[in-house]
Amino acid sequence: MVTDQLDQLRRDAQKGLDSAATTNELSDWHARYLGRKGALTDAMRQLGALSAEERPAFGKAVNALKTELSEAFEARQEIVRGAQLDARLATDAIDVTLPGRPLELGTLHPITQLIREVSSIFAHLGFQTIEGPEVEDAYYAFDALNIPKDHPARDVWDTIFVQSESREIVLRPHTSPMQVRTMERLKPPVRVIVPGRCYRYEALDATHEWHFQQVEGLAVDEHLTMTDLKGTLAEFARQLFGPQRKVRFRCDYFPFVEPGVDFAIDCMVCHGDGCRVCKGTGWIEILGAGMVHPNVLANVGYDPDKYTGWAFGCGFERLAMLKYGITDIRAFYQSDLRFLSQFDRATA
Ligand code: YSA
Repeated sequence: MVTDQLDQLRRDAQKGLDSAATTNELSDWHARYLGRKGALTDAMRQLGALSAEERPAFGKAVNALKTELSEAFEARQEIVRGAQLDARLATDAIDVTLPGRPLELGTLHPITQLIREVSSIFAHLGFQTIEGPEVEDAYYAFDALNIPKDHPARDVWDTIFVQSESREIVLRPHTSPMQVRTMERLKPPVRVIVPGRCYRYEALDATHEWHFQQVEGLAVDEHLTMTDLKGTLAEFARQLFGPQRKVRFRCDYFPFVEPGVDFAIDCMVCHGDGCRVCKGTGWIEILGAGMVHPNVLANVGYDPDKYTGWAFGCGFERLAMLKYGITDIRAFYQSDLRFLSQFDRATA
């Protein structure tokens, strides 16, 4: 009788196991038959009601059934898990034939592109590109450039001072300190350009930023004259802005040159007729330049009777504004991708 009950239990359990198709259904089945309150535990409890002769055989049969069902459960569990995995793979499968998602490549900042272009032009003219410190000793920024303390010209550069107890330290307001550092390090002949970031305590407007990039040019040798300066700058302007450009030199004053000039190109908007961009003059000034002052040469130990030199300093943002027709300098540093992505010709 009790054996019949166990046979019925086996059939029911097997049937239930065969129809369990999910892990949830399997765990329900496990609770129902093999759990602490399951059918096999109930069967074990019946032992007490049996006679002493019947008990061992029944106990053995229940244990055997428990082992049998446990093994059947594990086998079924494998099958159900495998089937579930297959189903998931079929629906979630990665389609390796789909095209990949394109990577968003950044582009070089327009000013970086221009720095490279200008460096390349000057490389072809025999100039080496070097760099120098942005945090600078006032000696290099002013004193060695023939701008002693209390000289009114010192104010022209709207300098940002960095606190220092022993020395006067500034964020360089121009790249001209590199004239001095270069001449201290090298013997003539010298031909270098120095692109780099500069800082000034400026009132910001369409043509003034508080940080901007300049390029300094310096050539020192025996017998260098103003004609070399004029020829080099004219060639530079023509290569950067096109062969049709006219150039103009006018007298200007910088304490570290004698004589000093400003250099302009004819306005690319009105071609010299006069318009709003060139403020009616027909010319657009792009840099300051001149013959290196003998005092500056003497400061670095060069013999001013033997060597002459010329130098210039030019703002990259102003060059870029002219080259690309940009009317507000602040656009370069607002990180607006709609603006920056227009200059996407170089990516490395
Ligand atoms: C002059 C003679 C030399 O032999 C060598 C260099 C120089 C240039 C000198 N060191 C200098 O800084 N002159 S400058 O104050 O007139 O600036 C030169 C250029 O830097 C300007 O023509 C302009 O293009 C750029 N610049 C100056 N202040 C700027 C600026 N660009 C953007 N924002 C500013 N606040």
